[in-house]
Amino acid sequence: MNPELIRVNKAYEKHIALIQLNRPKELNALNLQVMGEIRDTLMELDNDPEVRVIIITGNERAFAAGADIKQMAGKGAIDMLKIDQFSTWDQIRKTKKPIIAAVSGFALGGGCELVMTCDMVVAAESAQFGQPEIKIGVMPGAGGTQRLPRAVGKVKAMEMALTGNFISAEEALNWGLINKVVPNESYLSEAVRLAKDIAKQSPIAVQLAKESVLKAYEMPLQEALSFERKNFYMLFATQDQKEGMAAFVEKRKPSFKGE
Ligand code: DAK
Repeated sequence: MNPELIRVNKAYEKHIALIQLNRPKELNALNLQVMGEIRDTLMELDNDPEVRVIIITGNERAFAAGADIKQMAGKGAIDMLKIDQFSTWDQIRKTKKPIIAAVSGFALGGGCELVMTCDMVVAAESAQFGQPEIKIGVMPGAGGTQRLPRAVGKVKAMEMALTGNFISAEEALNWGLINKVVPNESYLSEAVRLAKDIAKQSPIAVQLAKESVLKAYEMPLQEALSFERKNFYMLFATQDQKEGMAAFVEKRKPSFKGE
């Protein structure tokens, strides 16, 4: 029997699903099968009304040490073109529900790019981030040269992409790559705490807010503001808006149903 490449718990906590990368011996190197399973699982979780937030994690030693170099080593340009991994990454990027990366140990190359594809990042003190592709004669290929400068600015992105040097969790925090650094033993529980804060909100409002924030990276400001406005109006068609505002007026906690 093939070992499970990823472990999925759809109800890790109420409304919170957990995906755990599970190739510990290979430091969770992201081979094509793993990426395909992540993509399929995210699509499934996106369609599951019980799930409101998704956490992706690895293990203590590695979130993911990058794409699987051994699988890529013998490939030519046309092999890479035919495999078309980009459609897998594009599909992952289209996930509507919020994704939190809970990172311990190495998050390198494609692993760092997967982190940046997530919406929020909680890291253990031990975490190390990097784009070391340059050291194996290539460069980031899944958004690293684009998402990194948007997160940390040009000069630091250049440093990471051109030297391949790793940065610590503390540096990643100071550079704006991640949300928080916590003691090694609590990176997952802190990610769950963040997920719970999101899971209690209206899932429709969360989805549209995520979509709107992402537009900041894709559209000129005026168009993005207009996009935001339409999502904002749309939320006034939900029961959750009625419930949220009524609860405020009645001085009670809202109960959002995603309707
Ligand atoms: N791929 C395959 N195997 C890996 C791996 C990787 N990325 N990283 C580690 N491993 C394997 C090692 O080969 C070793 O296996 P055995 O020799 O035991 O069989 C095992 O994991 C343990 O690793 P080490 O013995 O090296 O452990 P150390 O603690 O000494 O070192 C390390 C840890 C993380 C510093 C080192 O393993 C390392 O430098 N790993 C490679 C990091 C790296 O260069 N990452 C970037 C890979 S390129 C694309 C999308 C994405 C990408 C490309 C295309 N498209 C959409 C087209 C992404 C590319 C990349 O990520």
